[in-house]
Formats: sequence, structure tokens, C-alpha cells
Amino acid sequence: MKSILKKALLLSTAAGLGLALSGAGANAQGQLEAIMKARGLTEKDVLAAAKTYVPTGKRDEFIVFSSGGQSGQVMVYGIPSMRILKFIAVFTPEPWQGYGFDDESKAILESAKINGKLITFGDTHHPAISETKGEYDGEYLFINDKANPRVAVIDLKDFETKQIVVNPIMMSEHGGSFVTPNTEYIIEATQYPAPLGKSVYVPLSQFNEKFRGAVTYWKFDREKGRIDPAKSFSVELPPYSQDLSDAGKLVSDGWSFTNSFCSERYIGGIEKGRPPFEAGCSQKDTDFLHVVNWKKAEALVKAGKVKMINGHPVVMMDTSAKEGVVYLIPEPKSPHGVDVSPDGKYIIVSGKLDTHASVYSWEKIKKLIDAKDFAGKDPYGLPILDMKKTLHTQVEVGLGPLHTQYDSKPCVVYTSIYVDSMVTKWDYCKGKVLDQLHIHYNIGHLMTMEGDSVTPQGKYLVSLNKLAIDRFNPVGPLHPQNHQLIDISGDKMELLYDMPVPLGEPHYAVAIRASKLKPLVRYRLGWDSRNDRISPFKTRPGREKIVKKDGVVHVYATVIRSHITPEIIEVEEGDTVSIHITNVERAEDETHGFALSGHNVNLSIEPGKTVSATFKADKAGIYPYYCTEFCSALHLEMEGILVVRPKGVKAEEAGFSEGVKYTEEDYKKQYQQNLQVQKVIDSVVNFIVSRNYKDFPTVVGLVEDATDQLKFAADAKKKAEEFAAKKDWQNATLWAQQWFQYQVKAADIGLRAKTYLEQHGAKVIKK
Ligand code: CUK
Ligand code: CUA
Repeated sequence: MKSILKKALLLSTAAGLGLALSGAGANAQGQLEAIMKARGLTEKDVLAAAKTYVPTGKRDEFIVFSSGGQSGQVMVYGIPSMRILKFIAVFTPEPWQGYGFDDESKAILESAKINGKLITFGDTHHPAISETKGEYDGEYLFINDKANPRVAVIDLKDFETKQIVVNPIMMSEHGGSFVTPNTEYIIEATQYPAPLGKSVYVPLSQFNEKFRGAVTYWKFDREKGRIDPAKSFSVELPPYSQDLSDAGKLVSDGWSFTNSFCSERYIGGIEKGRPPFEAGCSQKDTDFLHVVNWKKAEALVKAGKVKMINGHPVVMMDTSAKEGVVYLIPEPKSPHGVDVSPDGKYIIVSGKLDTHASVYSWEKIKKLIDAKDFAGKDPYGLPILDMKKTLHTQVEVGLGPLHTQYDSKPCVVYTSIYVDSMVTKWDYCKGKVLDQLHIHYNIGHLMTMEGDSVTPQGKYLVSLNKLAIDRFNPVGPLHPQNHQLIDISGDKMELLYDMPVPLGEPHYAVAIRASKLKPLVRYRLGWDSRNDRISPFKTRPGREKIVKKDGVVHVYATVIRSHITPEIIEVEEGDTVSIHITNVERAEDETHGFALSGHNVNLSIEPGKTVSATFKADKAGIYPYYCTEFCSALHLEMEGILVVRPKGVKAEEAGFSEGVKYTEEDYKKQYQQNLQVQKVIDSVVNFIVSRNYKDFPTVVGLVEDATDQLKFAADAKKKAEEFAAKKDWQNATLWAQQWFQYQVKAADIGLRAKTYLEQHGAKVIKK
């Protein structure tokens, strides 16, 4: 460790790592050197660590929404730390969030049945964040299911799935979800051709005549936060095996672009000795980029120039040819990604079996279209533009280019190179390669910060790899997936971090500046979050009840630290039971869970939320239920019993027996103790109210919560005194103990608030 440079580097790195250097500089430097030596770290490693490490309490600059692949979920993590924050349940039941377990979210999955079949997985591919004027606005997230053509809407207010729509005419898809610049539409394009409609039989011999592709434009109703299927439509396409899509922006707004990889219209049959799909689909040197005028298609739909297929309006190919809706441009061999530049002027296409990325010029395309200057027609009568006349340039970027993402620097892009396992940085204006970085291994998509928007943010790139091979500790033949973080702030790309992902294949991800997201901390009391409305089953504290209506036993329950009310639910064998639980907490992060033995009932009830679970109590017995989140010191006591009486057996009053017989002395002792505790609480309260606590929303929430607890404490105190007046020392003491429980909770919350105020420099406002 000689050079001054090295020393400076170590010092700056150490500072980045949060080591205290003041005074003890030499010591910290020595320690750092010792650690580097012991762990075999290079300077580059330490620098990478300093660039990614986020100290405790600090937050990430960007938030990533990544496809969870076959898990049917979306993964949320931060950049640069790569810390996973959440898996959002979308197409697959997920017990932690109660998704697919509570009645409300079950209804979402059930609304997305296909031919009456409940589908409990999804093959998620492309997440898309809602946009306003081409900028990510952070309000909604959309994601598609390739296997069972569906699109889901996730509200970023609470990171919950609100809606899943089933494509009415496709049997598979891939080119979704991509949004138009004001989220007017969410684009979903087919992958494997099939007759349009749902489950339509046509013999394979009629492939050319009856099999079709399509692109669906799902209308998004921003007001409602839902897709409006009634205002959505599709455009029929030839059976060319469409692939990825992208929406035009700014100068190309109103248009969308969709690739295809099998314009050969080949059908395999390897089992009969026919060459397989992969051979048949790569015979020709070019496939077709579909250029679709969606604004014109929208007008044709309004004018009724459509065919209704399965109740859904489709602009057919003959109409498209006549009215100028769809144009085809040849693109090099088996293309995959199509990505429109931030200014909307260029469209970059990569051919998997080619070494080039092709940059098409929107200006040139538009000129040819306006002049009706066509090179020919395809078998379906769709006009074909001359490839050479539409190209801006082609650049040799490496073997197997897949996807392209844009930098904040003008003209700079990054393309994933599958076969060569690398990222190529290049200039698409001048058409030259700038840098190349090898990754591990076989990159699929890649993603830059807000790289799909009109204003990419640069800084970082994530490489979403298909294989992990030797990167991580082995965990059996099924390896984790690998997201690699790359620093793109300088001229040379620098690999910073490997993140194993124990979920499905990460196809695509989108990253948004964290400050643009404004998620809720708690719900309004009684909120049905799956439907975004006050639940008809909302229950206030003290209004809990059990009522039988139309043959169903409805339990209106509440949860709050540390009890579930009611604690005993008694029903008869064969009864249908519907438990509606409201979390009446107002405190941040005080989620309660609800698990019932043997009935597949498992709920997550965040503060304010109301959820329901309906099930048949078909076997007599004693079934404990309890809270599954360790929510307080007496969390284990947050329990109850479902008593299922055999048919014909009369209900019996419970023979309650307490373990201890309390005396007047016990009562008085507890009472005096509580008065002492109250003094402590009062001093904490005084501290808080004498500060400008109202300037701190977190503390305001805590104070509301503590106020609730103190109200409960006062109620319990009253009950204790009433029993004491009757000299019922047993009940008087138990209520005095309950009073103490509420005090403990209030004190706990109060102390949290006090600590927060101290740490955040609250000011004294009165003495
Ligand atoms: S796809 Cu997986 S690497 Cu579904 Cu966008 Cu290209
Ligand atoms: Cu609520 Cu544990």
C-alpha cells in the first residue's frame, strides 16, 4: 500500500462504507487493509462495495419491478443495494399477503379463469410502469402472463394486484405489457399463432388461412385504476409468431411496433420426421417488423369497422390493408427485441441469429408510408416497406443481440448479447461500438434506470441473466437466477454486484426513481384493498358480532394488539362460516395475520384493512386460530378457538376456569402499579406534546395509536373499578391486568415516538 492514489482510494472507500475516520483515520485504514487481505478483496471489489452498500436506515435511489417469471409474481428491489423489498402476488396465490386466500383476492384470481379453469400460475414477462407524457408516473404497474394470455394491473399505492384481464382472442402472448405515452392503452401481442377466439378448433392443414396473430390494445381507465375491456380492441395480424412490442413516443406517438420471428409460417412435427420448429422458423434471412397505426385502428373501432370475435372488436387484415393500419418492414433473421428511442425517432431491432442491431428511422418509415411507396405486399395484402430505405444504420454489436436500453446520454444504448454473454455499449446515431462488458452468463433482457421513458436516468444497468452456473453457493440442480448490477456512469462499464434471485426467470424489469413512488402507510379503517372501497363487512371496535344470515354464520371480528375479538366462535358441523376481520390499528407496520387450523384459512390484515375468509366447517372439533405476525409481547396470546359442534349437540355455556384466585390485596397491588405506570406514560406524553411533533407524520400516526391504547386502558380501568365495587376481586383483578396491558402498549408506542423526535431534531414549542 504505497501510492498516494491508493491511500486516497482507501480513505474515500472507507468513508463510503460508513467507517468513522475522524481521529482514527490511520486505524480505520489499517483495519480496511486487514479485511481486504483476510477476505482476498481487491481495490475494485472494495470500490464496488462502497458504490452499492446502503447503510442501515438509508434508502435506495431507484426501485426495480422485476418479472418473477414462472412464479407468477413481481419482485421489487432497490438499486444500488439490490435488497429485495417485496414479492407482489399477481397470478399465483401467496400466503404472506393472504393473496388467493381471502375472499376478496380469490375473486380476482377467479375472474381470470380460462374456460372455467382456475389458473394458479402465470409466466410473467414484461412489467411496465404507467406513463404520463412518456415519463414514468409511478401510479400503476402492469404485467403480462405469456402462458395464459392475461394482463394484470397493480396499484402502486399499496403494491397490490387489483385486476387481471383474460385476452378474449389469443391462446398465447408475449409482446406485453407495453404502455402508450399517456397510458391510454396497454399493448399485448400474441406469440404462437392460433385461430382467433377462445379455444377454436381448426386442423393444422389450415394454418395459413385460419391461424392468426394479433395485437390487443387494452384501454386503461386511470380514474378507476382499471382496464376497461369494453373499450379495448385488437388488430388482426398474420400468423408470423409475433414477439416483443413497443409503443411509439413523441414524433412516433400513435404508432406501435411488434416483431415476429417465424414469417416462414412453419409448423413443426419432429416426432413425424419433419424438421423442428427451430429449423423451419429460421429459413429466411428476414422476418417482419409490424408497424401499427393504433390511433387509426382506434378510429376504425369507433366507426364500427370491426369484426366481433368472442364479443371483442377486431380490426381485420383486409380493413388494415385498405385503411393503412398495418405495415411490414423486413428485419434481420429471427429478431427479438424492439425498442423505441426516448425521442421516438429511432426503432432498434435485434436479430437473435444475426450479429447486427438494426436502427430504423421513423422519419424514413413515415415518408414511405405517406408516399405509399411500397416494395410489395405479403400474402395477406399488407404493404411491405423496403428495408434499406427505412434503415438509419446497422451496427455489428455481437452474436445474438436481444434487447436494447437507452442511457441518459444522447445516442448511447446498451444491447444484451445472448450468445457472447456480454453487454455492448454503442452509439446508434453514429453507428459505432463504444465498449463491451462480459457478464455471467447468457444475458436476456437488460435494464437502465427509467430506460423506457422519454428521459432515461442513466447511472445503472441491470443484466438479467439466464444462467447462474458457478456464481453462487450450490443449492441443487435448480440454480438461482442472477441479476448483475453494472455501473454505467463512466466511459467504461463496471460490474458491481451479483444478486441471486430464488424465484422464476427474470425476463424484464423496470426501474423508477424511488422519490416518484408515494405508497400508503395504512388504509382507511374498513378498507377492502382488493376492490378499493370500504368493505361492507367493516367492523369497529366494540361492534364485533356473530350473526347467522341465509344459512351462513357471519363473524364480524376485529384485531388489535394483542387480541382477536371474538375469541370463541361456536358453530354447528356443516355450517358455512364467513369470518370478516378488520385490523383496527392505526400504527405503522402493525399487521396482524390470521391462521385457522385445518381449513386453508390464512389472512394478512394490514392496519385499516378488512378481509374475509369463507369456508365450510364440515368436521366437528376444536380448531385453534391465532395471529401469525409477532406483533407484540403478548402475540402468542393473540389466539382464539373455533368450536365446531357435532350436529344435534346443544350449545353449552363454556365452563371458564381461571388458574389463580385473586384477592382484594392482588387487586390493590395491580391498581397501584398501574397508577405508577401512568406517571411514566404521562411524562412521555408531556415530552411529545411539548415538541413540534405535528411536523412529523410518523409521530402523528404513533400518537393516534397511543391515544387509542390509552382509551382502551381507561375503559378497562372503569370495568376493573366496577367489579371492585361489587367486591368481585377475580374479575376486578383480571380487568386491572388488562388495563396494564394497554398501558404497556401505549408506553411502547410513546417511547418509539419520543426516540423518533429526539433523533429527528424536534424543537420544544412549549414548556
Ligand atoms: S423475453 Cu425473456 S429474454 Cu419474454 Cu422479453 Cu427476451
Ligand atoms: Cu397480532 Cu400477533
